[in-house]
Amino acid sequence: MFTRIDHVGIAVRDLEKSIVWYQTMFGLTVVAQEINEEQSVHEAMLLVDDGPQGGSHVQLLEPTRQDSPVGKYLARHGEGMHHIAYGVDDVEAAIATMATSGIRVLDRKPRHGAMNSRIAFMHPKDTGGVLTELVQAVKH
Ligand code: V0V
Ligand code: CO
Repeated sequence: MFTRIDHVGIAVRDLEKSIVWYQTMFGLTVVAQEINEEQSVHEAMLLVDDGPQGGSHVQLLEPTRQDSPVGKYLARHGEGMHHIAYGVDDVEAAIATMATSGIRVLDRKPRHGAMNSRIAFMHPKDTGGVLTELVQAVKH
């Protein structure tokens, strides 16, 4: 069902500073950047490599509110890995399969994600302590 790792989400306090660090130290390139009001994040996607099923990325996440998933995570854990996101071909089908397996899917209907993807999160307590996201990317 999973076609690749679409991205790894990393919580940061200062998006611009972190972008410069990833560009300078790892040579990654920003391919998209947006404010997602629904998720309360200002995020940037940095491409690692493109593949036949789509790209793999690092997603840098700066919270727009302290009282939000990433804001709360930063307050509790500091900067670091926040979630892993798997690529899927059909996000509705993936949501249904996960829910049938007894995993709490937090988004029963897909929400808007980076680069016009459609996303859904699963509860980290049901996925081995790792916040896990399903991503259906726009085909290119
Ligand atoms: C919280 N917990 C985590 C976690 N966040 N565990 C692993 N990874 C994380 N990222 C644990 C936390 O340590 C607590 O465990 C417990 O869950 C409850 O934490 P809380 O701080 O009280 O948080 P809640 O319950 O208010 O919310 C947690 C959930 C929330 C996962 C429900 O963060 C959520 O709805 N996340 C999905 C949306 C999201 O993360 N959006 C930002 C990325 P203990 O201490 O009780 O054991 S947006 C994005 O990725 C986009 C737009 C994209 O395009 O990709
Ligand atoms: Co994400």
